[in-house]
Amino acid sequence: MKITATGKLKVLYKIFSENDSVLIMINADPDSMASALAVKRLLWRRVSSATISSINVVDRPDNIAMIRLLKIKMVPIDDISGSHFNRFVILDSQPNHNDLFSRFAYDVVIDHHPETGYKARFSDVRPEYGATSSILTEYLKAAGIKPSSRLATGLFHAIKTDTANFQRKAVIEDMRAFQFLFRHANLHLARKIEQSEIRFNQLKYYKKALAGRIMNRGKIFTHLGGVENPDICVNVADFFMRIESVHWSIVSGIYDETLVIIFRNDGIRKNAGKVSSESFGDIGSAGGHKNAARAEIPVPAFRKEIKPYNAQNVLKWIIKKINGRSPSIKAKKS
Ligand SMILES: [Mn+2]
Repeated sequence: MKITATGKLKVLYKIFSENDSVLIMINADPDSMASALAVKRLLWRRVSSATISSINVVDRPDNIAMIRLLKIKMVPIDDISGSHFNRFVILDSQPNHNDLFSRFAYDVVIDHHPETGYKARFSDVRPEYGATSSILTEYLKAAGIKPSSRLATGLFHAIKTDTANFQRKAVIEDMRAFQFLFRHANLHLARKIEQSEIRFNQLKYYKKALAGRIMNRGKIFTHLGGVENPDICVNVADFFMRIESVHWSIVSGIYDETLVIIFRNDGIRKNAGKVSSESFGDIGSAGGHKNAARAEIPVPAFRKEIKPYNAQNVLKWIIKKINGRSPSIKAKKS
């Protein structure tokens, strides 16, 4: 027999009493943070305290924006003493997903990843769901709670993120939760969080990307030189795809003595994974999907081929490798 949301909520509430100090453990990302806010709301006035703790340091600028704009309070796991808590909840993860989680024994597990068989007093794992936030939205509805605009915005953003705007795995329940949250969320705030992808100090790379770009029949190539984090190559490559006339965007940078090349295209009769592996598979790791791919090549593997070795010539070398990647040329080489 299928247990109703109200039934599940009742069982969940039985785990807690008013003197409890609850620790909510997460691997911080939009879905887990929003889920944690929802559990805090569900337990409000039902327990003595509820603390959110994360095992990771949040680094993505959009996630930092979410924390700041939704005023999410989290304590790093290293500052947590387990003896201060008597109830442990884990959300959007299961205890065996990470060694750090196994410091505690969990009373409650709510997640949407594949079931790992952890035995908690209360476990609600629904692998078919696109987001844990959809599950928690059902609990809020069952509890008759009208979510605050901050909570609704968090859950709304979480479902959008985990389902990639419903372009990834999702079920009708995710849609229903989304529809409900849409009425309560602050859409401007959600948009600001979603758009906060760029760090101020990354703007210099955009300047470099534009100045050094080579564009040829819808293909844009640019090389950023040394980068502090290879994610910037992804951001710049995605950014160029927003230009109407760009069909291919290929952006590279050097990080940790490795040349990282990011490939993006518009998805029309193109295969980024194939281009990447045919061009660079022989000297590095390369591959991906039809519209998104990546290659990573150790600098010593190609440095000698480039004379003089500078950013402009690295870019020229990349273009030559990509343009010259016909099977016949490859055959001659090997
Ligand atoms: Mn999730």
